[in-house]
Amino acid sequence: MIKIVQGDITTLAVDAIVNAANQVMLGGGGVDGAIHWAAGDELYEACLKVPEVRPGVRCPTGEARITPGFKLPAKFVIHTVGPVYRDGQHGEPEKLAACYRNSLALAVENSCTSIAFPCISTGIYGYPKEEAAQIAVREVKAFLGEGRDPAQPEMEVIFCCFSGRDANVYRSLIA
Ligand code: AR6
Repeated sequence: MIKIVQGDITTLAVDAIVNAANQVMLGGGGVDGAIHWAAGDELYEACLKVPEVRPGVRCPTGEARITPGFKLPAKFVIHTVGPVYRDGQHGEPEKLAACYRNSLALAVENSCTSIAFPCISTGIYGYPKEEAAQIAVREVKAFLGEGRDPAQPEMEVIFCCFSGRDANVYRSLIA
């Protein structure tokens, strides 16, 4: 099931919220800053413990890592790193799609039945909103349509949009 919610992702009582992080995974601005602030210092400590795959990189672009949610109402934070948008010709669509797929896969692995995504890459990283939303909706629909164990409950996927304008973009794609 897909839902669109307008508001602050840090307030959502879901199994997992997704963080639009950077490769270092130690916090930043935008939704990343809001999540770290709301989760408390333990989130920073948990991120520090995520092994680096190379110096300064805990999570390469397009991949995802999971930590507890600590003071958040969400059980888990799934940290994913969206692409920095240049012109759309440098693998950005594939990397953004991978963020959604890898985050959903981690949610399934951790027995989550609800997950909320922010509009990954569309803030500081500059991805055009409509194009990013099209990719997000396409990947989530593909995931929900995949055959899975019928004993497993369906995943509730929330697109958490900070602005009304973003929410309208998603509404027009899902209607
Ligand atoms: N709840 C939901 N969405 C939010 C919130 C919130 N509390 N705050 C912002 N957004 P951005 P990016 C929306 O810039 O483009 C960080 O410094 C925002 O309106 O947070 O992937 C990281 O450390 C926008 O639609 O993420 C990275 O360095 C969306 O979240 C870099 O920014 C994403 O905007 C990642 O840039």
